Parts: sequence; structure tokens; C-alpha cells
Amino acid sequence: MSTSTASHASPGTDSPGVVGPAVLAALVVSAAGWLGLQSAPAEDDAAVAAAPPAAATPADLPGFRADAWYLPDDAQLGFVEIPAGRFFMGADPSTDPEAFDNERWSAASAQGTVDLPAYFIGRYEVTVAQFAAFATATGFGADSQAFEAPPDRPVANVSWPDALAYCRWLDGALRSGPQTPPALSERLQAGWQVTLPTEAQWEKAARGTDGRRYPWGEEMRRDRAALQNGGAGPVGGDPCPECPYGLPDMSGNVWEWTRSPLGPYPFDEANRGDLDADALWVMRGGSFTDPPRNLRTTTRGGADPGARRPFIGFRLALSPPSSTEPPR
Ligand SMILES: [Ca+2]
Repeated sequence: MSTSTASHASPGTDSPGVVGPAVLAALVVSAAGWLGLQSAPAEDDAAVAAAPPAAATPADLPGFRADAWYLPDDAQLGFVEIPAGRFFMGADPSTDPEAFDNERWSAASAQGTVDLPAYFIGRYEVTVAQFAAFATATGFGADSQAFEAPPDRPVANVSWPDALAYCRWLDGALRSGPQTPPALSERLQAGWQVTLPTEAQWEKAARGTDGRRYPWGEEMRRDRAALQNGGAGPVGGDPCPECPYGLPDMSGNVWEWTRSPLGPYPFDEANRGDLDADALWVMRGGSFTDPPRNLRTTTRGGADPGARRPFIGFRLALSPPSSTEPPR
């Protein structure tokens, strides 16, 4: 995979932002005038191979199970089922003046409809404690900055391969661990996999089936999302009872890596990307650094797979066999 310093152009003339290699400015500014972070962190690989501090995996973390990989303390360990069916994907610039060009489905259709089989998505963004449990168990060489936040914050400063490595490890742990709820074990045995959500899975989980602009409805609500502040809050710190599946932080807190390469719509579930190419990978939802426009359910960010940034994390999916083929 390439993490070269080649300049990445935004795929459209109007897209929310692209995170390139660390030697470049952290966010490439869109033609629409959105200004991202102005300063870039150090080299992506400068601070790797750090062991997590003990504080990252406390003996007790309210709301999470220290005996179950620090996953959420509920009957499904935080995996929320999204029912099968169609949903509206993308945005119509004629009805949403904040829509970026790359959210339009096609020249003929502003929005698309996508039919997805049932899947599960993580209730929360993956936390520092969860990622630290992985790094401790495996000796994975993570960026030390990934463990600087409190254990209930979303893990950030993780690259796309870092996120997938965590998913693969958790997939194996869930298959072999006695803590795994039977309903999850049965699916794993049937070929389901823990991985990142596709771009379509992320968007359906965020907006449901009615095509809404934000996870909670049509208008921005600052009491529902962490945005434009100094750092990420605890996962679930802004509950969202109006959200179609009750998932907090789909908008805001940290951007979330997806398993989809950034490309023009219509979305193609069969497009797994090409790790040998200079691909960008889609991230969704905006972050604590972003303005409301980037927190819309349809905003598509893209980042170099090697980018580790304080505002990019991820969320898990448990996907059926039909949609888990790895990138080529
Ligand atoms: Ca988020």
C-alpha cells in the first residue's frame, strides 16, 4: 500500500476535505471554502510501537466490560442490528444547499436508493480502552498518541490499516471468547465478520430510511454532537434519542474510517478498492474540529490510508458474508 507523499486531488471540485500524508497540510481545503486544520502533525510513522499505558485499560470502566475487550456492557456487546432494506443515499443539492458535489448520485438522480442486507454496527466509536486492549494483547505498534486520551474517548491517531488490524483481532477474539453472546457467535460461525462498515452501511446507520440530513433530523443541533471544540468527548456523551437506531456520535466527535474507497457515486458495493493504488478511503461524520456542514449524514471525507490524525477514529461493523470480501 502506498503512503507516498504524492499530492492527492479532491475527487470533485467541491468535496469536504481530503487528508493526505502528514507532510502536507492536514486537510486539503475544498473549493467551497471549508478550512480544515492548518498545522500538520509529525510524520505518520514517527511515534509508533508504543505500549499502551496501564491507565488505558482500567480494571473498571463504567458502561463497558473490562472482561470483554472493553466492549459496551449490553446484551450484544454494543453491536446494534440495522434491519435489511432500502434507504436513500446521497444528497440533492437542489434541496440541500450545503450538499457537496460528490454527494450527488448521478447526473440524472440527486439521491440513490441502496438495498442492504441486515448488518450490525457499533453503538459507539471504538474507544481508547478497546484499542489499548488490542495493542496490549498483540504488541501491535500503535502511535503513542492513540493512548493519550482517557479510556472512554474514541481512539484516534489510528490509520486505516490500524483500524482494520483491530477489527481482525476482535473478530478472532469474539470467535474464541466465552464472553461472546450466542447471537453473535452464531453469526460469526455462519461467516459474518467484524470489520469496518462500508460507506453505505455507515450512512444507513446514521440517517435511517427517510433521507434525513443529520442523524437526529433536518436541522443542526449542537446538543446532539461534539463539534467545533477542543477535543473529542467520551463516546456516547451526546445521546441521540431521535436518531433512527439511537447511535450517538455518528455526527461529530471523530471522523470514522469506512471500508470503502473514495470514488464517484453511484455507490458500488462491489468496489473494494485497490490497496496497491494510491486510493483514498472514505471517512464519515465529521469531527470535533468541523463545522456543521461536515456533520451531515451524506458528507464524504477522504483520507490517505496511512494518515493518523487526532480527529479520525472508527466504528465497528458486523457484516454478513455477502459484503465482507476484503479489498483487492
Ligand atoms: Ca463520529
